[in-house]
Amino acid sequence: MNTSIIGVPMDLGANRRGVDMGPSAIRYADLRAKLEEIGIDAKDKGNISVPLPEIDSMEAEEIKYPKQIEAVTNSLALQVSKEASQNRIPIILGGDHSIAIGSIAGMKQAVGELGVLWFDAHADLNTFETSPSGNIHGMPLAFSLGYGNSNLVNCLEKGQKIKPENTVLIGTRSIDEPEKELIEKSGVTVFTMYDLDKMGMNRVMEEALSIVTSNTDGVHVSLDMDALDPVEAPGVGTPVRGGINYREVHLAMELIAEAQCINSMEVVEVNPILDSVNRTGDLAVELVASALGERVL
Ligand code: NNH
Ligand code: MN
Ligand code: MN
Ligand code: MN
Repeated sequence: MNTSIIGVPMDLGANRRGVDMGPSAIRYADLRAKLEEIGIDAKDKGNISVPLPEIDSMEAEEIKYPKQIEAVTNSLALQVSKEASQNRIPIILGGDHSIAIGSIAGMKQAVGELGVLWFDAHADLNTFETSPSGNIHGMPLAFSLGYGNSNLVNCLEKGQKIKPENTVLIGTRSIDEPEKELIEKSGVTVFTMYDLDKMGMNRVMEEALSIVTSNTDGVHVSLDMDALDPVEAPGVGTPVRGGINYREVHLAMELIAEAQCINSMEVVEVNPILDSVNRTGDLAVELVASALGERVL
């Protein structure tokens, strides 16, 4: 198995500084060494270049930094597509979740029809028109599904990148009203914490994996670390109580590995400034290893 690590030190889509240091925190937790230890070839391709919000020309308007995020997600998409075309699994380190626009566009170009597993406390289905915050990290799934009046829908190629019938959200527990409407209208599958509690992670993943692997050419795993309970992942900008626990999330990743369906993975929203001694960065490394096949026995 060959992987390419790509860092995206971007915080322009989030309202908290610090998530730009996510790629450093995950590298500090020895991602590459961990992967090589379990027999995976890992090349670190360095970081995509991202402008700093402090520089003078960077004026934040109601919707924050759409032009800059467009440029960053475009370069990311090109790099992701290039790695995936060479049969390497891109492991993308965020950065805020707006980077998913680029990861998904790149994978779509390289692989074709994509299934997406979206682990997140939030639905990330806002658009410029509905966002309560103006933060683009709350919108990437809507744009990837082709919704919203924004250039960000047209990353790399025009329009929708993924189909709702191949899109599954897991761990959701904070959804804005307009996002509820888009869930209804689009027909994406959502497993909220309520569903996880009732069904258990094993059954949720069985159903989720069957959805993302049927009528698709590949699977992208988008792991927002705030999907986890803040006890396990305190280093995130928008923690929400009552999340996925340590054992459940490992099981989810192990089942992904077992299904042998993963073509790319991103880990986002790691904020070392808010963390307790890189606990969240360490966990991110464990979860990538689990998703790529690490086993106890
Ligand atoms: N739904 C809120 C918004 O759109 C919060 C999004 N925050 C996230 N998403 N961290 O994963 O602003
Ligand atoms: Mn998110
Ligand atoms: Mn989130
Ligand atoms: Mn499907």
